[in-house]
Amino acid sequence: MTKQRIRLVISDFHLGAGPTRADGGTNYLEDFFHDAKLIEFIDYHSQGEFEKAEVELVINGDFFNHLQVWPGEKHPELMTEEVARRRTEAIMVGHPGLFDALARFATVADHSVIFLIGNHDIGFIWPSVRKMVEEKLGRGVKVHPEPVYLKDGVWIEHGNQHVAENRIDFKQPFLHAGFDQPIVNLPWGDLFVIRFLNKVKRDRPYVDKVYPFRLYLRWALIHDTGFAIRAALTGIIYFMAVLLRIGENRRFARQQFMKIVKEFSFPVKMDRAAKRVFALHPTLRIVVFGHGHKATARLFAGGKEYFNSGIWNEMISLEIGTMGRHLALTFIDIRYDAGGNPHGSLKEWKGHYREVEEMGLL
Ligand SMILES: [Mn+2]
Repeated sequence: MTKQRIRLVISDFHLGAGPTRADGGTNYLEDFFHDAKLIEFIDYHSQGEFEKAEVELVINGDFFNHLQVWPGEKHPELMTEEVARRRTEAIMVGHPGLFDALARFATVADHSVIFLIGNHDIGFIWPSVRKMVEEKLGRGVKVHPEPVYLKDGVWIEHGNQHVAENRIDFKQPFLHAGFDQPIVNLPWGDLFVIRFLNKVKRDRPYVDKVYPFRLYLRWALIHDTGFAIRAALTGIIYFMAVLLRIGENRRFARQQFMKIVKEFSFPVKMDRAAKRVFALHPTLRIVVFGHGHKATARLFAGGKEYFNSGIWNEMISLEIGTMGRHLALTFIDIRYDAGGNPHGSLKEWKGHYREVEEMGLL
C-alpha cells in the first residue's frame, strides 16, 4: 500500500529574539507568543495517522523576522552576512523548544520541513544563513533558495514578489558600493519597517497589526492624538529623507519609487496575484500564498484552488462586524487523491484543551 501524502502550509509568524530582552525588559519588536501551540501542531502531525504518512511541512515565508529582532541596534538596515547570521541565531535561541520540535518532526520517516523566503526572512538570501538553519535543524530540513516552490501542480510562494514595495531584487540581492562588506539590498517596504515602523512600535507595539488601516488612522487621530501627530511627523521626515536621498538613503538609491507609487495598494490584493499566476501557468491546480495576513480559501474557474495561509500573530480589527483582537492559527492541508491530484483545505489549529492558560503581560 502506498503511503498517504500530505502537505501542510503555514506562514507569517514573524519570530523575533523572544518576548523578553537580556536585561529583563520587554522586546516590543517580538510578534510571536504562541510557541507552545505551534509545538503541539508540529508534534500532532508526527503521530498517529501522520506518522505513517508522507508529510511535508512547508513554512511559507516570514517565519524568521530578520527586520524586527530586538531594539537598539545601531544601523539595523545594514544587513551584512554576519548580521543576518547573528539575527537568525538570536531568533532560534529566543524560541528554543520550537526549533527542537521542527528538528524532531523531520526525523520521522518521510517527514520533511521546507522553509521559503519572505520579505521578513530576507536574511535567507545569504547561502550561509540557509545552510546554518539546515545544519542546526538537521536531516530533512531544507531552506528553498527561490521564491517559488512548485511541485505536483501546486505553486507555493510567500507572495511579496507580487507586491512592488516588498519585491526582493533577486538579480541584485546585495549592495557593495561604499561598504566594507556587502549588505542585503532590502526592498522599499523592508526599509520602511526597520526605519519607521520599528520606531513607532516602541510606543504602540500593535500598530502594524490593526486593520483596516484607514479606520485606525481616523481612530488614532481622534483618540490617540498626541501619538498620531508624533507618528505622522516621524513619517513625513522619513519620506522626505527617502525622496531627497538624505544620509543612508543615498546608498539604497536603486528603488523603483514610481513603480511602487503606481502599484501601491493596501491591504495587498493577493487574490488578484493568484489569478495572474493561474493565467500564466494553465496546468497549475493550486496556488498558496501568505503575506496578505488574511486566511483565504477560494475556488476559481476550472476548479482551481487558491489559498492564503493567514498569520499566527494576533490581529486587531476595527471593522464593526469583526471588532476586536483575533488569533486564528490557520494552515493549508493538501492531500492527494488516488489519481495523484492535489486538493487543499483551509484549517485552523485549535490546539489541545487546557484548563489554564498563561495570559502573558497585559
Ligand atoms: Mn510578508
